Amino acid sequence: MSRILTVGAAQLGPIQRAHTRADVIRRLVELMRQAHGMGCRLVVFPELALTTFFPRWWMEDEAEIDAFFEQEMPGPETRPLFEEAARLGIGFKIGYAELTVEEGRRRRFNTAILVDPRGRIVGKYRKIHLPGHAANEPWRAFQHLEKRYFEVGNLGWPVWRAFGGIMGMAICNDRRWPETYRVMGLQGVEMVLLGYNTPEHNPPAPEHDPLSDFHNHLSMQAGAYQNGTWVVGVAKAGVEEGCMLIGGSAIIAPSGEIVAQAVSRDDELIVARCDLDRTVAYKTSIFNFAAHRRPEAYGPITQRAGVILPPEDEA
Ligand code: CDT
Repeated sequence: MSRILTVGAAQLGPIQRAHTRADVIRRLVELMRQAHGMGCRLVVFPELALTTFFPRWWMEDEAEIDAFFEQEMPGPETRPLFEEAARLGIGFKIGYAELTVEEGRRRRFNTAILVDPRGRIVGKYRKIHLPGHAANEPWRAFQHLEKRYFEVGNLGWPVWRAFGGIMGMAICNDRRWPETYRVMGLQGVEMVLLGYNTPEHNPPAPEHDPLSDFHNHLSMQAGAYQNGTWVVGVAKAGVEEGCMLIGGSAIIAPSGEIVAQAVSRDDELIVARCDLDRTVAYKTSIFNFAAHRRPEAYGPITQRAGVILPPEDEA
C-alpha cells in the first residue's frame, strides 16, 4: 500500500522590518505556485512567516506591538494567499502572530494554521514551548522576548485528519522537546508540520552556536523516528535585521532520514513525495506503543520544572 502526499517545504529568506505584508504575501504566493507546479498538495511555510522576527526587540508601545499581529485570518492583507491556494487547489500551513479577544481580554499567541485545498482553515495550533525571556535584557545582541509577547498556547496538541493522513503541527522551539512528537504520536500522527526562526547565536550559551544546525536536525530526526512520523521542518533563514537565522529546512521520513534539504538561506522550495504508509512499519513494530511502551513502570513523574536530585548525603 502507499498513500503519497507530495509536500513542499517553502523556506523563507529574511523578512526585514521595512517589508510590508504585501511584500511578504507576494513571496509566499510565488513559492506556493512553484509548489503547485511541482505537484504538491500541501506547502509548509515557517513560524511567524508574515513579519520579521519581532521578539528580538523590547517594545512598550502597544500599537507598535500590535502592528506585528493578525487580528483576523484571513484578513485583508492575507486573503490573497488563501484565494491563490483555493484557485490552485493546494493546501498550506503557515505561522503568524495572533491577537485575539478571549475571556474578555486581549491575548497574543504564536500560532499556526492548516488550510485545506479549498482555502478553509482546518486546524489551529498555538505554540506551547515559548523560549527566551520576558524581562528586558539589553546586554544581549538580540533579545528573544517570546515570553513577553506571547501566552503559552491553550489549544493543546490536537491532530487532524486531512490530506489523506493524520496531520499535526508544532512551532520552532517545540521541535526540541520529545513531548511534542510523543503527544501527537500517541494520537497516531503521520506528518508533523513545523516552522522555525532560530538565531545561529544563542547569547546565554554561545558555546552551542557551532552546533545549531546539528541540534536542529537531531531534534527533528529523533522525533520522526521515535514516533514513526514524517516531519516537515521549515526555516526562516538568513540575515534578518542583522541577526543570522539558520536554514536547513528538511523533510524527514519516519526512518529519521532526511529525504530533502534546503541548501540556501533564502526563499527556497524543497519537495518530497511522502508515502504516509511508511509510518506503518514503525508504528506496528519497534514503536508499537500499545505493545512496548510501559508508562506504568516509569515511576512517579513530577510536574515541577527543572527538578534536580539533591546530593546523596542530603537525600
Ligand atoms: N523561535 C524559536 O522558538 N526559536 C528558538 C530559539 C531558542 S534560543 C532562545 C529555537 O528553539 O529555535
